[in-house]
Amino acid sequence: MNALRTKIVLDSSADMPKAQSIPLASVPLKIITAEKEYVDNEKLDVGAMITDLRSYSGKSSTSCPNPQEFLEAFGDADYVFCITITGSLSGSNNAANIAARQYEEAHPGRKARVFDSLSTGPELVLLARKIEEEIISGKEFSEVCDIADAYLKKTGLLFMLESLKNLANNGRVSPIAAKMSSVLGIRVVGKASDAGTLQPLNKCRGSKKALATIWEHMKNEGYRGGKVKLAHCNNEAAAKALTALINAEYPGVKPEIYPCRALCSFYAEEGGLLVGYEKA
Ligand code: X90
Repeated sequence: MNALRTKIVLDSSADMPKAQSIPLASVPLKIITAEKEYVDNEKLDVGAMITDLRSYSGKSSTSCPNPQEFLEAFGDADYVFCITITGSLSGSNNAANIAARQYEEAHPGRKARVFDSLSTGPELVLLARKIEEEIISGKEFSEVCDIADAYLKKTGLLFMLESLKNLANNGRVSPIAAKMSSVLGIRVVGKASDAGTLQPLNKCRGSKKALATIWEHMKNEGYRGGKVKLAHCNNEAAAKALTALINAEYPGVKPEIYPCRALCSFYAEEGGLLVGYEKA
């Protein structure tokens, strides 16, 4: 497989990681209010969107890319590896699959494979970097696909949320989970379930307790010092505090810390932290 002819395509739930050695494209989801539409691309000022939303009390929703938008991102690569947000909560994965079928039909010989992350944010980035490594090491297309499928089973996503309002208003969590978060000062700790849905695990009073709880879950789920990626919505302090907990037991680990783009900011809301990690 010619590395120069490959492309990794992510939807913007992955928070737009930078391209390293393999071309990488992000396909935007949209945040929609009665006043404005926010396209989750590099031109969007996410901070300004968050400020707008803080004082906005009307209806808001999101929409996923259509197949055409994925096709444009595939460009003219011979080999496309496309990773989407969980297909259990978004139509993005379905749209990407339609695009991949059309791409292969329109260009015999080219290959496009879509991965359902069953997750969001940092877990997509972990997979993208893994795929990149395997391409660079000279693996064939189908080998990279097999390795990626296996890798996805060995990564996880945990999160801490201060509010589940936007998730609840858009029907992305169960009413029971939504109720958990209605108390001020309570953080909901949860994980992406094996089915790719939001699974609440604990109600914690205060950030410190919530982060300690995440760290316990990480270890119980099999974390043993592998890679960690932390996406936060206006809460770098939480990312740093979790890093300190990790480093107390695994001093060598250097989590990558970065702000959420629009889609994850909208749903994780201010104060939210998303933790993608490797299991042993
Ligand atoms: O298609 C669309 O309009 C997008 C819908 C996305 C809904 C879920 C977004 C979740 C973002 C919130 C915390 C992590 C939940 C993980 C569940 C797998 C982040």
